[in-house]
Amino acid sequence: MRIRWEEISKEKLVWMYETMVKIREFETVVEQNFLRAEIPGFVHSYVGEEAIATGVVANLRKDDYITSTHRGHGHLIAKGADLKKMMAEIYGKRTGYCKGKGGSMHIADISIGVLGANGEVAGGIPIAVGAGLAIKFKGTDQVVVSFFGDGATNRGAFHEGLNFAAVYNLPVVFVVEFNEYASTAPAREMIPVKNVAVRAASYGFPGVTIDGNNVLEVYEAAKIAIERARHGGGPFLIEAKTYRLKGHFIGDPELYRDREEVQRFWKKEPIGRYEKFLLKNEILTSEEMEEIKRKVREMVMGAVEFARNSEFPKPEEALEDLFVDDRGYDY
Ligand SMILES: Cc1ncc(C[n+]2csc(CCOP(=O)(O)OP(=O)(O)O)c2C)c(N)n1
Repeated sequence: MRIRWEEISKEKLVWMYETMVKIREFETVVEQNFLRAEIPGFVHSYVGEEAIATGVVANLRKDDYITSTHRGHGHLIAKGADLKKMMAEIYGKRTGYCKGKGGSMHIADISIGVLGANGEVAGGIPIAVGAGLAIKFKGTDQVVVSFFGDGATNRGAFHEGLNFAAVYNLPVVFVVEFNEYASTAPAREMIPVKNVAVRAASYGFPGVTIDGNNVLEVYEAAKIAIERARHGGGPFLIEAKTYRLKGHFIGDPELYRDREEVQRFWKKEPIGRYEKFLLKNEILTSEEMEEIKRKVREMVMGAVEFARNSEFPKPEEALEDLFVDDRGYDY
């Protein structure tokens, strides 16, 4: 890191801790309740990757945009999504973000710049590039960040999106969450280069590879990329090396990797590492960290209560909210 952490406000350093803890707690509770058969559908856990969403979003304004993936809870939480509405959506309830009809992979909140989670691998990339083009037409200084996995970098939408963003010099920051697996496929067998950051060079803009489990390193890279994009410098690719500590989805038998590998990566997980840094530099005491965890747990349990006590939508409501007329009204 070249940035001195002393240049980051204490408020922001604490926000980063709280945000990572919130994501971890949310995902842990969702996993437990999914395994108790309380939650329908599919859920992909972001456990172990918390530092990426957190370090990047710490540099964004509320009116900046993000696009997300099937592993989207962490991105949304960092951008300030409502935990109750998220949990209710994941539970399939009417009080959720999509009235219970979208589930974990389809949460969006335009009011905070979340242009949507996305079930299609690399599907968020063209959306981010489109938003970047809209910003350019509007002439504002907003920025878009698109989060996606290493698997997404092998899809056409990634290459087309990067090329388009470069040609039109759009304010889009592409963030690869290099977590070593695309479903059951190991990146080492599917990607012929050591670092996908080199792919940015083909489109004429910078790409960097960083330790995605070090929230301060993520913060620094994102700060450089986002400020550059905000001031007309164009796109940037950040490759954040991390590890998917849970299965591809909750319930995945994980027959494609051995336990020893997973255990090895647990030792590098981002929250424990950041706690050591916060303690050593006297930013937070253990008691203060415990208090943050307690408050976060209360918040997440409140969201679960809200979701449990909400109603399911009625079957006939499945046909509502499907179309928007030319004035933008739902019907
Ligand atoms: C176009 C498309 N192909 C395949 C799938 C099935 N699928 C869902 S997630 C996934 C792996 C994605 O891997 P990666 O982009 O590395 O993200 P990660 O799950 O590691 O976060 C696949 C193949 C899909 N949803 N969309």
